[in-house]
Amino acid sequence: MVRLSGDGAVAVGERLVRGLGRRGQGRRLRLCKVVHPTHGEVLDQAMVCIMIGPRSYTGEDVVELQTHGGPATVAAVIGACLEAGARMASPGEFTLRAFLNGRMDLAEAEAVAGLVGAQSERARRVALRQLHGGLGEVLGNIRRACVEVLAEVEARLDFPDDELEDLPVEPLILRLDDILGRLDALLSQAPAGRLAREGARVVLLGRPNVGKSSLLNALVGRHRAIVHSSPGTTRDWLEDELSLGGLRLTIVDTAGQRPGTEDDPAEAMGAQIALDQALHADLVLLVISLVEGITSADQRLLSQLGDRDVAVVLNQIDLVDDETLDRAADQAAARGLLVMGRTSATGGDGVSALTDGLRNRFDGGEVAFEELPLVSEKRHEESLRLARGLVVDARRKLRRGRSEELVALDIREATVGLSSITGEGVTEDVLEQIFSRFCIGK
Ligand SMILES: Nc1nc2c(ncn2[C@@H]2O[C@H](COP(=O)(O)OP(=O)(O)OP(=O)(O)O)[C@@H](O)[C@H]2O)c(=O)[nH]1
Ligand SMILES: [Mg+2]
Repeated sequence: MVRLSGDGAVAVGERLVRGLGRRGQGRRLRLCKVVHPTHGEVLDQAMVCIMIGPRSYTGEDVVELQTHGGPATVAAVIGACLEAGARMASPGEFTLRAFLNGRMDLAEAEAVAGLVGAQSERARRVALRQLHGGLGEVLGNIRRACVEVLAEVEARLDFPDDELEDLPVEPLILRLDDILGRLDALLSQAPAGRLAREGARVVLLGRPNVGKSSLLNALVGRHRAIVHSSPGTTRDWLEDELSLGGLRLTIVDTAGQRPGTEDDPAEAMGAQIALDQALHADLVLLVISLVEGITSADQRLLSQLGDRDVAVVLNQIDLVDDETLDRAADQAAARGLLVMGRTSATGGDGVSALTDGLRNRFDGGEVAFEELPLVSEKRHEESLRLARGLVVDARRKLRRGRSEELVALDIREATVGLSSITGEGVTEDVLEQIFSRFCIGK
């Protein structure tokens, strides 16, 4: 579909489709010949629709040409549009115009990008929920509550000599607490929102030869990584995707970790990259060879992971007896480690149970549309956090009897932060950053 938008859209369209202005009015699709504006050659037959602003996606006059598609046809029609006086749209420009013309707020515009980029069912639903505008409404209510508190405080500033009673500190604090509660409720949705958008990253970590690559292959169900009996087979990191219900998991295989890699710079680099990957994971699966059990090297690895989420996979169950397996599980439990899998990565036993464990860990099950997170964008989360900090500051100042001016300043800034989420007062830079993520044509 080739879309023209702006004051000249209909004029350009008329040069491509004879009699368009007359025939195409009324938001009806019509089958038309598309011709070259100068030499008149027929380029395609297309379904054509005119939408006169402001009742259009962008709020401007819009002409849409549904061509037969295919790169050559589309290129010919676009070329004809340019010849007739249009210019190429920049990424996300239609949605930017929709925002600038008040057709949607900024959070809704970002949801359009989320919808286009959605890689999983969960991501699609979360973006759609954001597009339906629920966030703007919730934020509007919080903002109004802030403005009411602000009015109380500022009244004392504007009329210092009037017979106004002292600032009702306790009731105002209660109102700020209510605002904080609402901000926290929104912020608490952010991790689930981010998870839905981006999916989760699960990193397989462990000593060489414990079966990390075999496990990656078993989890994703195809031969993705080289498996070999010599230790140090995997040198770089590699990833593959696994779809769990509506959620996308990225499974990352890494180089084995062993001491004494100093002699081999490439292996040392691989080990370092593995640790970096682990430190950016949503979950680290520490793979243990049951033949050797949990060793001091595993213990050292664990200590390098800080407060990362870690679970253990006891691999090679086919090579040991039940007693050894139980002993290793007890050992893990004694260290406070969750055992998420008992697998034979090569034989396949326990792999589906491990997948179920991952699903339970990340997928909250079926979630009704109205209960999907409203906050999933990092920008929104940051603004909410900023506003929250300012409300906390205002509350503290109020409690300590600091001047009304300082209290008012914090609350005012908090409202500015909240408004920026839906796009009020955002700078060109921010807009450019947001819309550069879009593709052309949206
Ligand atoms: N019997 C048995 N063999 C396994 C199992 N998992 C892995 N292996 C074997 O162990 C050897 C090492 O497996 P890999 O998957 O390459 O191990 P890795 O942890 O990726 O090793 P590096 O890449 O060297 O760090 C291979 O010969 C596999 O066939 C298992 O559960 N049972
Ligand atoms: Mg490997």
